[in-house]
Amino acid sequence: MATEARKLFDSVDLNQDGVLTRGELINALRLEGRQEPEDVSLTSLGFRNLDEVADLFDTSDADHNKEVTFEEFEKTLKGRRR
Ligand SMILES: [Ca+2]
Ligand SMILES: [Ca+2]
Repeated sequence: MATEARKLFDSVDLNQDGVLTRGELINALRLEGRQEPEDVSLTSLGFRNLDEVADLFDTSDADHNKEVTFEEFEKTLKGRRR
């Protein structure tokens, strides 16, 4: 799971500054149609629409600084694991 979280984080972090913004998450969802089906993606983890992605962002951003670090992101994904 750590690897999946890392892969997903890197694919969402479009400007590669090491943090995710709400805009990057929304963009990532829009771009998902272009990915290979076997790639880990927001959709494959159950985030299928903008509301769910916005929720993911709000839940992950534990310190409310409008940025999600890898640590914050990984914590949220772990919590969702089925
Ligand atoms: Ca970024
Ligand atoms: Ca944060």
